[in-house]
Amino acid sequence: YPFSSPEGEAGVQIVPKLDTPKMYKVILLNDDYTPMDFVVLVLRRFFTKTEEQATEIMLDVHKKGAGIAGVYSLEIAEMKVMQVNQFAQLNKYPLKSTLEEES
Ligand code: TYC
Repeated sequence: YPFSSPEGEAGVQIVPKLDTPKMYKVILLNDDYTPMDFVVLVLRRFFTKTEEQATEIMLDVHKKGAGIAGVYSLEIAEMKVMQVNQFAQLNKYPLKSTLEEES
């Protein structure tokens, strides 16, 4: 270990699971009032998307009601949600994001 492959009964792995922190999706929610350009700006500013990537995600959220802005460790994902929700509130838009545990 880490190069050997210890196995228990019937080949079941007994190597302890290490360094596999849970990951969290930051979900962007659709609404009827936030301008499309503002959502694209949010995706570029807080999720480091290109103009093209941001536009694709924004349109997907617009059509389907919700979509994934990014996937991060818990503390980073929590920070992104705070930043997005505060930035939207500051600009008087109802845009909201939430967290969802990955698979
Ligand atoms: N539905 C909004 C509009 O038509 C655009 C929008 C897209 C808002 C994505 C929020 O997460 C969102 N102006």
